[in-house]
Amino acid sequence: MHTSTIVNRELRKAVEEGLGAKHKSLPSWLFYDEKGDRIFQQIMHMSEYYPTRCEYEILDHHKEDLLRYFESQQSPFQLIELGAGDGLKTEILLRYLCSRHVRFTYRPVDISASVLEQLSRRLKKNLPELEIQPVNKSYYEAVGELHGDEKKVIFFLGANIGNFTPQEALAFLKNISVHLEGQGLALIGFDLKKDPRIIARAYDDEGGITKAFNINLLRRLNRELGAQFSLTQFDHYASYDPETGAARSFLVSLKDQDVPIAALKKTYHFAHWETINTEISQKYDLLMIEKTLSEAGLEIVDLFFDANHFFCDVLVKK
Ligand code: AVI
Repeated sequence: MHTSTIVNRELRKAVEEGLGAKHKSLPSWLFYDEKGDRIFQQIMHMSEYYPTRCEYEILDHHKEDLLRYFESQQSPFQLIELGAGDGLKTEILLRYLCSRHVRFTYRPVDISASVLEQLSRRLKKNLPELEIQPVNKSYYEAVGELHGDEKKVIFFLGANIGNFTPQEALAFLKNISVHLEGQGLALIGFDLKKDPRIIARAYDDEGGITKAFNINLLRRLNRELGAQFSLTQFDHYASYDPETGAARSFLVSLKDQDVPIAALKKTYHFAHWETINTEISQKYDLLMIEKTLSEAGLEIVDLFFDANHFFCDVLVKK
């Protein structure tokens, strides 16, 4: 079946479930249509959005350490990057591995075909010696299909794990751990708890880019499901709870309104100030990381931090 048909079916199901719930929500994977991909790239360049810069610094500073660990892998190995996005951070490491003649195949996994295409084109040009096999799937699907004897290094970077609730993250890590039997390794990016004001700003920037990212989700539903959301009658609101570490994003209805969605043959009512939760971006502390990983059956091999200790890439094995 064509990927877009699957996405469309998943989209209807997700919207029907999310908007039918007592507390309305929409899953954050809906952000990433073509325009959403572009806005997310802008987010990654915003001064307020620190995670990308921090992880860039970590991968750059620790590429030699990482190479040492990867060299302990049977060669050649598969480097599977779940939710690769534009892969700009990973390119530093790929470039380094190629320069050291490490034998591996890079398998970037992303649900967005356009982002994967861009990434492959850029890498083929910048690193012609790199063996690359893009996988246009959700990371759930991709993990489900991981098999084969070749050793695996799984990358799950960019705080993507934060877009799961802590319970979902645990289930996902348990799933990954199954594929690390033997010599497999995984590098997982966790955004850390820090000054709450820094986190709050990262999800509610002055320039309104994160707002545009959220509102674009409604534009997508208008286009793909024939919904009639008025893009000016919803606002964006972000909250951060320093106790739990949950940063949450919402769309807020600015009036009492009914919104028909043709493809679902339904009309949804939004009360004035009613919210749609669009995303969780969970922040972790080291205790939470250790507990989650150990419950998932994963052992910490090493931890890599940026200079501010804002972010942490954790290398794990089974
Ligand atoms: C992709 N993900 C890790 C980002 C995050 O920080 O949760 C998505 C994002 N949402 C708003 N800004 C960035």
